[in-house]
Amino acid sequence: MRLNRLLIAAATTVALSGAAEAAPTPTVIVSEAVIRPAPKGLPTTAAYVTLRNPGRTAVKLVKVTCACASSVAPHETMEMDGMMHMHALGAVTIPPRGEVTFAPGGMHLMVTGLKRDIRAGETTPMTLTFDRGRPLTVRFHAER
Ligand SMILES: [Cu+2]
Repeated sequence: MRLNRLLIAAATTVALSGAAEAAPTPTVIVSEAVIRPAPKGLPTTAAYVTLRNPGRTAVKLVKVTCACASSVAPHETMEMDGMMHMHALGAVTIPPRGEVTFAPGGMHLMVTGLKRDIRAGETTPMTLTFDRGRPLTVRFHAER
């Protein structure tokens, strides 16, 4: 029994390292994932995150999804004619060995069509899909 378990563990290790060699995936490092709390009935909110690309090749954030909402899209806030506007960015490129910061007043993840309230202190998982590598599921912490 004990031997069997050891063999299984060894086989798993080999399989994992084999996969890593076959597909050298540039990993995006995610930090500061925050979503603004939204009371019941509010249709939209914003989320912020920092994405760091430690690799030598640019990585594009191509899609963000959340079970909590019908759509999540990168937006940018800009001042135009003395008024604040925001527009959709489409795919966002994280430069090699660089980072992209979504933060209040600049880029944000616009969460629209909220299906439930977002309560302070909870975490909300979102899936970030890149043009390379695996999608990442990130837990966004709800805070002001
Ligand atoms: Cu927006």
